Amino acid sequence: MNGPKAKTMSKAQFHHLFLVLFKIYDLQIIQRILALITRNTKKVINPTAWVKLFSVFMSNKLEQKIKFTFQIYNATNSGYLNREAVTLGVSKFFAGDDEDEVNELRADMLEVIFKKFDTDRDGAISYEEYAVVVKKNPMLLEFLGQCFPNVDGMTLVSAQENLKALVSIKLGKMNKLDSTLDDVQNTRFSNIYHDLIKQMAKTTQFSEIEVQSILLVYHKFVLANGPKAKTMTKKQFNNLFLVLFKIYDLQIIERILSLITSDLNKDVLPVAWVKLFSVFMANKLEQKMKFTFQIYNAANTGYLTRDVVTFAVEKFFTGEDEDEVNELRSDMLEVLFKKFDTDRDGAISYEEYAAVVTKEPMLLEFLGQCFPNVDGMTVIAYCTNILSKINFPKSSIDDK
Ligand SMILES: [Ca+2]
Ligand SMILES: [Ca+2]
Repeated sequence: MNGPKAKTMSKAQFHHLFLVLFKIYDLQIIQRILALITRNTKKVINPTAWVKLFSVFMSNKLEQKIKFTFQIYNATNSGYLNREAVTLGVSKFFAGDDEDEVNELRADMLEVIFKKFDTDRDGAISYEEYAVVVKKNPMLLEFLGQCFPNVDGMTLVSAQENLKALVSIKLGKMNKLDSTLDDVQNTRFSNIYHDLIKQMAKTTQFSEIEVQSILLVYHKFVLANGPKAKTMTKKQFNNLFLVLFKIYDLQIIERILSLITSDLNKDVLPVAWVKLFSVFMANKLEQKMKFTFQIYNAANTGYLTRDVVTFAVEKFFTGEDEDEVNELRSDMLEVLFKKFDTDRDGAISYEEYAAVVTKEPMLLEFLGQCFPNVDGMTVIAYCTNILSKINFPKSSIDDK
């Protein structure tokens, strides 16, 4: 792309890739990653640095990830994260118009972090302190900002194939739906879903070809259930969340399911499946906020009470020292209520939640992840891509 004589990737291309593909938005962190994989951060990225980057990103070993992340945060190479470094990291977490409030939230967060990590209370977080905490609690790996892509390694490797699938979906180039389905099966697919495709293309943001791709994924799951099966099972649905969407909170999965289907005990119908993608791929913040609030507000009261928030916060921190864990949880509870319960009536209304998230979209999922860690089109492309590599036994799909 840089011309026929070009031998390296430019720095601008590298930055762009982080933003678009890896979904890492913090420019300081991008800069720091660059500094770790290449000697000269002012010039271009050579192929060796590029491979090194993937080797770290795709590492399965927690220890390697801990080392990498600490190096990113420890920009001064002192071996310690001092109060200054952590303050700088925390300063990115909260933003808002009310400066006093923002400063208070940041100061509270700083205390929470030091209480958790600076176990010898010397005022700095050493690598050893950081490593001990993260080994017990891997969720805290990136406590000062995201350093790893929001997609797993294999997804990155197949990114190019995904992009191809994505392009063919966008251009409507899928005249034959899928190479693993023969003509009879392709016709059968069209027969089953023809009306639904038309209907969903009218009622959702998707074009017919997009609905078709989404339903093709659904259909492949159905085929795996045997020749007479017509629906995707709940178990398949749950697994999909875990494996593909990387949403691990079973209560949240259950709640999402209850919002898209009327009968929780039955299978997942094709309409519910398309609806799910329609919400996941919504571009409008308002639609996302409504969905997320509904997920959190499992009792349908219209308010997130102290009980609800307490329950969600319990999942954030775990550990052996019960007193410490309880203290961290109650600190976090206070931070959240200070932030969201603006009229101080002891509950977070939808309006309060929406006002905060509109100003700071990063807080959308403040009580737990509800949206896939990859964007919608990537999910579809990804589904199409992996699933087209799974061949189902012919006998199971032949008879009608
Ligand atoms: Ca220390
Ligand atoms: Ca309130």
